[in-house]
Amino acid sequence: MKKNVIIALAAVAGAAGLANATLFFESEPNNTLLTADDVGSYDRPGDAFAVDGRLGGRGGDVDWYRFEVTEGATINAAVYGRPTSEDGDSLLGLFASDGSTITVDDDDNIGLYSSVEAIVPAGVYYLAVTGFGDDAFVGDHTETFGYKLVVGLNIPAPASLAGFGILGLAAARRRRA
Ligand SMILES: [Ca+2]
Ligand SMILES: [Ca+2]
Ligand SMILES: [Ca+2]
Repeated sequence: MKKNVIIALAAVAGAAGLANATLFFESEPNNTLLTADDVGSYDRPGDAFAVDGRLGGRGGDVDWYRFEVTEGATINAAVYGRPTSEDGDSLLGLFASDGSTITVDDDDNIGLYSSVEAIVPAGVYYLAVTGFGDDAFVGDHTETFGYKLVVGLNIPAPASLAGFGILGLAAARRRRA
């Protein structure tokens, strides 16, 4: 089963044009910013990660994830229901390192699931997955569902790589001429 999950993730990452993707599994307790699961530091163009998580128990669960981008980035994060996106109603928030809200979404992804996008400077950020109605991200809801949180980080290419890209384009033009 795990192999299938990894293949599916590679397909998602491939479809999004992402070069690298790391899979994490949530670790409770992660119900506050201070106890967030650490899901890495990213600096390469096209970096990405995903998290297998669950809003468990009888509701009341909220899952916080901490990550860092060492360059400015466009963050695109989406919650997918597992095993399907038929059930469950997520709320997804992106927060700055001081806990201030950058953006929150309820239903922009499939069904009642959520997605957010933001352009941010280098720094530490938090994503939190919770259930519908928990606008304070403290676990005040009754949702229970499994999910995959998929995060793409469109980090600008370093100047050296951008240079190679221009040289490559010039070479292609010469070949066509
Ligand atoms: Ca959880
Ligand atoms: Ca939790
Ligand atoms: Ca929702």
